[in-house]
Amino acid sequence: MQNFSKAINFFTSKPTIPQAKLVELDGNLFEQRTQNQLLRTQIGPYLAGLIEGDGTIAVHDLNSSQAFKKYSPKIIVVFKKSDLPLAKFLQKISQCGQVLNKPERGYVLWQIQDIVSVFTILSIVNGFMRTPKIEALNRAINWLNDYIIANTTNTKKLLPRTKEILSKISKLDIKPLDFSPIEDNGWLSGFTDADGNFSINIHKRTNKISTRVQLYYRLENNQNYHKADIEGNISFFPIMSKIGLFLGVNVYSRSRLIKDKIYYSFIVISHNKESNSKVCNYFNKYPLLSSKHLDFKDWAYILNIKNSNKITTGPSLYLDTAIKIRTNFNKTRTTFSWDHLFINNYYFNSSSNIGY
Ligand SMILES: [Ca+2]
Repeated sequence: MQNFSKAINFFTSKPTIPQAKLVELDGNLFEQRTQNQLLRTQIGPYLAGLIEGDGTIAVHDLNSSQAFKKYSPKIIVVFKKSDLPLAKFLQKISQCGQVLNKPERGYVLWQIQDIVSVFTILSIVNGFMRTPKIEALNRAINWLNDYIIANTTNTKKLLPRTKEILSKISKLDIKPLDFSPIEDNGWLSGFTDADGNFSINIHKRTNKISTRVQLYYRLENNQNYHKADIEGNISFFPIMSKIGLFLGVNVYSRSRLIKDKIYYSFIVISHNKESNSKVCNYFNKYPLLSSKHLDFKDWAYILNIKNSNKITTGPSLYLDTAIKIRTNFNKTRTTFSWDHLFINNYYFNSSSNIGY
């Protein structure tokens, strides 16, 4: 993973991780595991968070033998269209799946559906999940393990394609939820790239000349996952509460009526000096990889001015900067830089992964 220094060469260069060649079964399995192991230590927690926020792991019901034969599990991650470089990046480093650009619908999909690639992604994120979505991960692992058992205990001759798949995958353990502290890994960056945002609110006070700038980091997720995990958990409350405790803020519950259906969500918002400073420290340590990284950088820049300058009301450099930054921020952003992905990528700088 050393050749990350040249962004321009990135997409034209040879794959960073070559596909394992089909050689001696044991030797090949070893090679595949080593590659997945490396990716695990680099982006395991980040990718788990991203998939838990904006990804789907689809597995057909094992009870239907027809479906078991026909459909292998599928992983789909949704990105907003400006995050196409991130989708391509993840596809490239993992050599898994394909990126489908749907500009007319305003989003990009990273779709992983061949068995070896699904196995690769599951091995990278297994053990780093923190939400009830672990239920889908575990079903996909069971599917793969059953696939291996069904084909290796089979006496009839295997198709060359099946043999090739079997040489590249191995059984995976069902691992529990990751209960390690939030600040221990990059999971929250992946989850925030999916479901978080940074905002700069400028309030003009009526009848007064004063103007106030407020900075928020906000994370919102559905209250419940649609299926219970093996322990019967479906609620996102435990993880949202853990994030709230980490930032020192409350968890809010919100309900919205959209087309006769009520949607319930949990929200965590950092809004004061202490919580915003926690947010800053975390995302400086474990950087975001989507274009939200740029929003965070601008947001943190304003926060820094705010903290170094006691006067936060009235016309000031601070207010002017906040107003200026907001013209190219979040949805209004027109300038994108991907240096954080291709040049100074924290997760792929080997020295930064010590103790990960
Ligand atoms: Ca989401």
